[in-house]
Amino acid sequence: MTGAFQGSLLDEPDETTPRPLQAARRTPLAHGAWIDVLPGWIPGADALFERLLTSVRWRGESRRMYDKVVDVPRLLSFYREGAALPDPVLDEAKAALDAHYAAELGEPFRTAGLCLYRDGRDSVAWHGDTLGRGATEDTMVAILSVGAPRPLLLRPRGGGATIRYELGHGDLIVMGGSCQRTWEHAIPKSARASGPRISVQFRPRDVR
Ligand SMILES: O=C(O)CCC(=O)C(=O)O
Repeated sequence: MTGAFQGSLLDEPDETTPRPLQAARRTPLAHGAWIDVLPGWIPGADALFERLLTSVRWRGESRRMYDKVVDVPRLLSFYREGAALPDPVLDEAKAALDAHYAAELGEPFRTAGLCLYRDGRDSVAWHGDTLGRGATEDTMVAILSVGAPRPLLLRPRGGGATIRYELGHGDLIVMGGSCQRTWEHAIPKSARASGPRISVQFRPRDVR
């Protein structure tokens, strides 16, 4: 299904406690949006990547584009509110996010969307998570990235410079404030050979 992902030799598979989120660095963006970034948030990311790759029921999706039906260029798995997450490390990650962001977000993260980018040809186009409350309210989307590094691009809606975050193995990025409705994000295709990457997005209720 995918090429091999070469994990880090420094990875410590026995250590699963996420790094304290107080170490995340916040960057305010225009229009009331912000980004928190914490590189290397999850230790044991090699083992987590392998477990998710093999244990998650990855599904392909297709979408109508004008008069054609096209395959979505990545595989997906969605864990709705109350569903058991596919790995205990994701339970720990969610608990840590909830504890750290509860006061600011005012609610817990409820769902987990998992995406598998099989290689550099897989991607997601420019969009904001505006199905539901993200269209009208400030919210947060927290993304844990494992596997091959890929850039996540952000640009303000209506024009402006693009910002690039290189998401590495075990890294966390949180998009907050108005980010989903005033900015768009994308994972572009890469012409360079790229191994597989898994993105885990934690979202509050009714944000998609
Ligand atoms: O792959 C990522 O980290 C971004 C995923 C994303 O933006 C989405 O699924 O809405």
